[in-house]
Amino acid sequence: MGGTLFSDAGSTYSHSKYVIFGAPLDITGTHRKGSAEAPQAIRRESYTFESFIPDMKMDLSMIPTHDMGDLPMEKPREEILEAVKGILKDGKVPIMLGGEHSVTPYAIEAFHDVAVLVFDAHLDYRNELKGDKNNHACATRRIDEIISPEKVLPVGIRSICKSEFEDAERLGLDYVTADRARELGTKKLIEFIDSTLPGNLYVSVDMDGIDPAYAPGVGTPEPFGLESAMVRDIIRHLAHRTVGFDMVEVCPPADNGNTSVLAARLIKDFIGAREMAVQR
Ligand SMILES: [Mn+2]
Repeated sequence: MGGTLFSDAGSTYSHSKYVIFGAPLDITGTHRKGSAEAPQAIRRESYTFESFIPDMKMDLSMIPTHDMGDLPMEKPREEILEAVKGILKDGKVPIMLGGEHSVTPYAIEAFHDVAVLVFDAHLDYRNELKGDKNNHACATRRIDEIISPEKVLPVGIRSICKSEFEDAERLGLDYVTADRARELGTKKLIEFIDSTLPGNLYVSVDMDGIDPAYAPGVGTPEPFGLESAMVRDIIRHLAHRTVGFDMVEVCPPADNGNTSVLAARLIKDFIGAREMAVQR
């Protein structure tokens, strides 16, 4: 670990309600490498903001949040699973900073009875890639195996290979393309998510779900994505029933800084919105 901690995350572990940790895994990236640098880049950029969120009349420095630093990534699945299990056992909300998207199924294994909302450009539904079932291009397929397809909803999709398309039909995975999200608009999309995924939620934000105009620094950029404000509004609306959160696939070597800034901002909005809802 070492280096900067996430801003407004100076609480001790025992007092905290939110626990941030880094999972800097970057071994199966297929286009640009560098997501291992994301946790530190996101932490560094988290200092650009005021701790007060005016929309919420909420001061994030008053919300007890702890940053554990980065996990070692020698045995990623075991390390992530154990960390998340511990955080949940202590009644806290885990917030994971990837790393590549492969880290998400490892975290989700720790949960009982959650539905999963994934923001992503890619369906990530291959059974394997290059002989590896834990490739980042298989993340949603692995999540489905843990959770079941009807409780998983990818949003922002615009990249699907033929076998993924056929497998999604066969296995009953529904998804919302970025074009469909734009047609629906934020309000109707939120209604659809609420009706499709009731109950406790895990939210995984692959930053490439957002349009590269807002989030250029990702491992595998894909044009015609979601607007950043739509993603923020959905995260805010669902925060009250979100029990786990991650932010993956930021690639600092390909970034002008704005992708890490947006990632940090969305994490802060999640914490603020959740706290506002639970305090009410
Ligand atoms: Mn993706």
